[in-house]
Amino acid sequence: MQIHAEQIEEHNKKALPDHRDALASMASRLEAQKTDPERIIRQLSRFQIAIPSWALGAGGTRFGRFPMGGEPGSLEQKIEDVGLLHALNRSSGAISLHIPWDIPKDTAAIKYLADEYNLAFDAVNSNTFQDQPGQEYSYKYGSLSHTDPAVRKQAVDHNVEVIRYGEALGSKALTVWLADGSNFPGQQNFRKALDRTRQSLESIYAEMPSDWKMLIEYKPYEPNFYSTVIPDWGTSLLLAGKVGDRATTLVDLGHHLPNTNIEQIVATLMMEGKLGGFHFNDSKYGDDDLTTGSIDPFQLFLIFTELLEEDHAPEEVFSRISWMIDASHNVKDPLEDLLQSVEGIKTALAQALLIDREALNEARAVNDVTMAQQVLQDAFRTDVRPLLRESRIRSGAAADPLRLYRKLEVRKKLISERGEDSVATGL
Ligand code: AFD
Ligand code: MN
Ligand code: MN
Repeated sequence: MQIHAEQIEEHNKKALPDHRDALASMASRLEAQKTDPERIIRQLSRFQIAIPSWALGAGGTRFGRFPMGGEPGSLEQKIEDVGLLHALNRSSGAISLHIPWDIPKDTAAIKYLADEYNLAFDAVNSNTFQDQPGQEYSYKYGSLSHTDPAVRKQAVDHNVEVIRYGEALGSKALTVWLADGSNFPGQQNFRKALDRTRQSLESIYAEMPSDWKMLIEYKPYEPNFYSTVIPDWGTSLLLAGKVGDRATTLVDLGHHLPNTNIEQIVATLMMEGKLGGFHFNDSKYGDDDLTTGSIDPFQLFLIFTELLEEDHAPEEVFSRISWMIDASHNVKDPLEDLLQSVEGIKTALAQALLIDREALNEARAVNDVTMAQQVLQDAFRTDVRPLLRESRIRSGAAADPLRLYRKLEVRKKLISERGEDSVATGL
């Protein structure tokens, strides 16, 4: 299925009268505060968020999975799905592949297809948390940290293979999420496991092209429940520091214990030049992978506040960092959920772009706690939707992507094309 420019235009034409009024009144308010709405609209149009190939089907839990029909059954169909999202919002111009779930059989053809949808290939993801059919050694007791050098070699070789696929497609980064760890006290020698992981990561790093970066994820628990080898940002940063300049930390919002101050982690990593990328999602209890901004939009805003702290050139921050969603969909249509996530992320970005930095710095300098907090609240409580809508309309996206998705009955059409029981690979 394709969404055509005329369908978008027709939808936008209907939205225009109301939108123009809302935008005009917002623009005059912003100008009165000496904020240039044009600058914000331009920056919003530039900001792109990659869609993970594993989040296009129903994720489910270990208790059950409830498919919604029309799931993409091949890499080609996954690209088609992300293409639909990008046509609707012009903000999802990249796909992040997971190997071996998405091995391209014909790389040139896949690249050509992605091009047709204006999609680039974002970071490629390796998988050493599952055993694949025909695989020589098992990852039951770990992969890059395994006690047996043969298992470690197999896991390193897999990561190198992932890099090669990524090179052929034009990716520029490898994401390593290591599920290694232990389930019971005494099972693992923490120091040796971490050191073996460092060595394995160094071997992988040595195989990366010189314009690639490595993104090292951390996660406090799951699938191992007593310890994970890379449980937190400190351990990821430690490894990144040892492995090389282009090894960085990836912050997956769901990979923190409750109440962790993620924005402070972001600030420290930015200061060290080691923040490589994000996996956006939201959570209430753990790695719930809910729609970004659905539970704690204020935290998301504070993260963007830190991201844009020093830089008066957000474009530079945009291009330095990899922006991805990592979500799982149990009850919602993944495409609708992803549209909402992108909107949630861009809302937080727009609000952070509105912060009166001068007033904030002044308040901080004289320890005026109330005003410092108030400056942030003023930005966070601004309804930025007219700015987001305007940036979409200007880039050829739908004024209201979710409404148009429903109006065009996209899911119904995908079900009729692919069937009720087509199932996506992934989590
Ligand atoms: C799981 C992990 C992690 C990773 C993803 C893809 O928790 O977030 O990025 O799988 O490998 O969700
Ligand atoms: Mn992740
Ligand atoms: Mn996760």
